[in-house]
Amino acid sequence: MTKRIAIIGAGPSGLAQLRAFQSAAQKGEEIPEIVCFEKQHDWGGLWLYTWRTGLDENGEPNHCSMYRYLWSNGPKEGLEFADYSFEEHFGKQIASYPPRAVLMDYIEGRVKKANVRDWIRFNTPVRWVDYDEETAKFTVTAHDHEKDSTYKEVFDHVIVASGHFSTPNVPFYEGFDNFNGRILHAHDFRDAREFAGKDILLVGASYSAEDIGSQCWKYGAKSITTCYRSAPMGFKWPENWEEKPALEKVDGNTAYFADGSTKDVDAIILCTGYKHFFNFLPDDLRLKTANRLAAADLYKGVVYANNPNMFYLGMQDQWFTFNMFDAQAWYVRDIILGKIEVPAEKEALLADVKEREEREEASDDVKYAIKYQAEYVKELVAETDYPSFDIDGACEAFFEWKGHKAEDIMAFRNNSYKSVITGTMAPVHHTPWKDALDDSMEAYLKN
Ligand code: FAD
Ligand code: NA7
Repeated sequence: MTKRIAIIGAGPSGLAQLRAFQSAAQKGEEIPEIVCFEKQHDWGGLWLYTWRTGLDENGEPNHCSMYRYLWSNGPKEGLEFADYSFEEHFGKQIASYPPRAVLMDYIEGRVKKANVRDWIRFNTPVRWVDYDEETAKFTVTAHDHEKDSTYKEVFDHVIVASGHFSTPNVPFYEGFDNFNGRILHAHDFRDAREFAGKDILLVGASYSAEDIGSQCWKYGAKSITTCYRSAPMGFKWPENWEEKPALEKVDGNTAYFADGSTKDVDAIILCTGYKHFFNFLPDDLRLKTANRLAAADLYKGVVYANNPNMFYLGMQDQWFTFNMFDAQAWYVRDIILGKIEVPAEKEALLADVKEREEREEASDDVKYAIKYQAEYVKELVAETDYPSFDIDGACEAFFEWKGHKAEDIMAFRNNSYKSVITGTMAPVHHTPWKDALDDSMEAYLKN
């Protein structure tokens, strides 16, 4: 086979794609030549922690949006690889909300075993991609930072796995330019200890606001104020945590809210989400979508309707993560290997997208949304040889997780769930989350 495939990004999605091809090769199938371009010095995507903010060591926008003390925000039983269980990796079952370093180790374990590191060119951001209608080939321009050289190579397919939680959405509010303290976006948040003893304001009402607020609470912030634009998070917060309606402006160190109330704060953390941002793609190849479950213009959530030789992985908003990226990667692999056919007419591709959008929009219910994404994972898994697993069981873990958060937002991580891959119940972690200040892998695995 002479086809050449470019994968952009070696985070969980790109690594899933490498593993998908490697598993076909392992079964004796002929696979194309794979080149994975990775901007960072190592694999893992967002899970590769760095203390850096702003620019990385190569002068590229820093990719990492994760922070010290980040623990999984959902149960690991919802994301376990069907072809590589936690028990296989750690030699035992582990508790359900692993810290970042533990999940990073797990992500790495599978690709180390698959021996695919040589397919990746590290420190090599893709700068541009062109498509030639006549030859039906892509030209990828990349920058090798080690040699400080820019080069072009030609490919039959491009798979974009560059993530969409790295380019911050940063709104402006009146008075920000005169605020006497630090204003940062969640993307640049690193260490909760910085805010110990401080009054902090978090703008936004989703995962980042909830989790960064919780980290700061755990590591000794004096008070936490969160504010919402659309709807409150509505958890039962600790007594030094207040949830307010929309921020209107700040004046000096005083924040003003839509209900007329005010709060003096030392720092403002904008937990206002991220942008799908592909500055290496021209208009005709660039995905333009909101952060939603039915991403725009993606047939089966992965094939770019405007150019079906191009694929995107992991571009949806995410309940399911690693196992969904796997389902997508196996599916894309089988399209490339000619085992799955994509309809020739663009109308058919867009009709599939429309159906997905309408089905997503049919309900605002959270359980509905989780099931919706579960059905999507099932749909893809059914068409490939990715090991089938109990996806409904994973949904049950998510439903329990939601219940545990509603019961006690500062204690939900003390619960444990049953693996849908091995059937084993996870142990209860040895220390309640709020008291577990050391979140090293060594400390976590001491069960
Ligand atoms: P990413 O992890 O973003 O990886 C993309 C890769 O592409 C990066 O390595 C990047 O360097 C590379 N890249 C980008 N542009 C280029 C370019 N031009 N050229 C070459 N390479 C490029 N998920 C969970 O399951 N559990 C959690 O607890 C969880 N917590 C999260 C917490 C935070 C703060 C955030 C932001 C996300 C969290 N997620 C979590 C979701 C996360 O999106 C996924 O777990 C996962 O990292 C997505 O994988 P990805 O490969 O699609 O993207
Ligand atoms: P999300 O989930 O996209 O949420 C963004 C939040 O920011 C959401 O509450 C938005 O409110 C709010 N937002 C966006 N723009 C503004 C402005 N201009 N003013 C006020 N509030 C705003 O991003 P997260 O960072 O929380 O989570 C992303 C991922 O990181 C997630 O998958 C986790 O796994 C970790 P809205 O509801 O739109 O009114």
